[in-house]
Amino acid sequence: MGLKKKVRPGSLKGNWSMNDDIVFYQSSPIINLGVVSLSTHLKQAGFKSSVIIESLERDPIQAIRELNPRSIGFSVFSVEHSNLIRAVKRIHSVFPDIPIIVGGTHAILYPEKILKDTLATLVCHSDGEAVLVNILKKLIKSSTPDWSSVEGVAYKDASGRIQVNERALLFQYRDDVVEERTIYSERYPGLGKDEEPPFIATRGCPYSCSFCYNSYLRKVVQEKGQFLRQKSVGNLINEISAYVKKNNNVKIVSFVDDLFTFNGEWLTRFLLEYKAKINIPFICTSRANEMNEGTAEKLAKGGCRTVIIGVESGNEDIRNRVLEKRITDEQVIRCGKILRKFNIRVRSTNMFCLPDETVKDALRTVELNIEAEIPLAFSALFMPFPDTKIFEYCKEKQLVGDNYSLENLPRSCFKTSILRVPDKQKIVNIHYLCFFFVRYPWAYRAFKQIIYIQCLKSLFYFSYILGNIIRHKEERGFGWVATIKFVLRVRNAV
Ligand code: B12
Ligand code: SF4
Repeated sequence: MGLKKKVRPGSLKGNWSMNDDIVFYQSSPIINLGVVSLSTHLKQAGFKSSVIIESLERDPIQAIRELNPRSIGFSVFSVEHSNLIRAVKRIHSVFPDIPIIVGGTHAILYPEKILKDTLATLVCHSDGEAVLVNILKKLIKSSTPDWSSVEGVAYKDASGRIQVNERALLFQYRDDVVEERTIYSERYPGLGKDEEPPFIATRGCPYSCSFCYNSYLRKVVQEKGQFLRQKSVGNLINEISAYVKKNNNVKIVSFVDDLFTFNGEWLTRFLLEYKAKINIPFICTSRANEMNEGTAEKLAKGGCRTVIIGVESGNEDIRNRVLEKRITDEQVIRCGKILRKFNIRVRSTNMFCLPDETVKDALRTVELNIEAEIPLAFSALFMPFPDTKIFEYCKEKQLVGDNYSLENLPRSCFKTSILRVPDKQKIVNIHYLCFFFVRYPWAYRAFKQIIYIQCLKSLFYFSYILGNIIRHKEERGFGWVATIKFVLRVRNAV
């Protein structure tokens, strides 16, 4: 990938020029599809944008100085709240006159909290394509604009009071705009040559599971336009073709949609064109209740290597009453078997340390995955985000302490749970061992009592890491070297 070579200060050539309208600042070396869409739409509207990836720069502050941007943008998830506070503080101390704009999932959920805790000038709590154009137009006219008429933003007024404007209309895809990721490849050629590039076909999800950001989003953007949006088949094929033409090393394409398979008619047309014009194996998401032989066959013929489905919990009551997943055990088992029949690998996503979960329920999660013959069981520890429906339930059950806040969220949900659940370490041990237990049912049956041996927890955690590396390898069909490279690159982002 050539990612290790850090960009030296003063080494910017070619298309690099001063006075970009916005520089997106991010910590990890990953392609952020929000930034891809924003930069594409900004270009269309005649604005210039760049990206700076902290971990790939020798001197990120000097890099900003050289680009001398009109504004600096952050695109963040909620687990990055503490990092955001630090990064904004650092950048603001060196460039106090450059406005800082924060966007992304976290900004959509918590605009006030971000303004309260950071020195950000503006928070974009909506889809950013049109909002950012309006912000930049204002900044061109005045360095201290009046933000009160700009939809989709929150800001502090002259008296320091936080003002949250009306949310902007939802972004709708246009056929004449094909997303491109030159913003990344120009500065970081290695990143532009991703062997597993992510693509996204849709925004939104038809479901509303209680733990998911979609259930919140759907509520707050009511009346702001169509929630479930999908690129046209032609538009997505053009986007992938253009990428693959420039990068002949693509081994597998990853569709990171919330639910890639929801539109059967679109899927049929897309897969036929994909096979004819792209013909590279791919990974995508689906749901157990939507899987049937027809869909599995279409996916297999189109080149699908792995399908990701949410099992979440082996306890049907927790899955459906607490998580509002609306999927039965039977559907999970049927889905696993159908995909196996068509030689498609399944990655299940499971959560442990859930509200109301006992050790027996956690073991049942392993068992349901075994019954569904799932080869790649992935698991994480449940982490409720404040203000979501399930967060209120956790508060009611006193599973979260009074000090539970965004600053205290762990950066990843793999190692520790911050919930006060009974038998926590035993359930965490089941989470650590889930991959191997599901893969080797005989080992589960023979050794499941080891979850009670607390002094082995470091060993169990090691097995969790190892299981994840094997999962990455098999999901993608990479060799060991490519797998290790991939895992090292994304380790801070997942
Ligand atoms: C892909 C993805 C990932 C990828 C991201 C890399 C990639 N290749 O893109 C990976 C695998 C790394 C990942 C990791 C994680 N993810 Co994730 N991920 C997603 C997913 C499925 C799609 C994101 C996406 O591309 N959306 C499409 C783009 C176009 O939308 P967008 O990012 O929201 O951007 C728009 C606006 O937000 C705004 N905007 C965005 N940035 C900016 C910046 C500025 C300046 C402005 C003005 C506007 C703006 O404009 C954009 C265009 O309209 C989302 C689900 C979802 N539907 O969003 C979950 C999601 C974002 N992830 C989530 C989580 C929890 C995680 C993890 C914590 C999970 C974990 N494993 O521990 C990690 C944390 C990563 C980290 N940085 O620490 C949650 C976030 C919840 C939250 N409150 O933050 C989501 C919402 C899933 C969910 N359903 O709950 N994830
Ligand atoms: S199906 Fe998946 S993406 Fe859709 S609401 Fe449920 S958890 Fe979220």
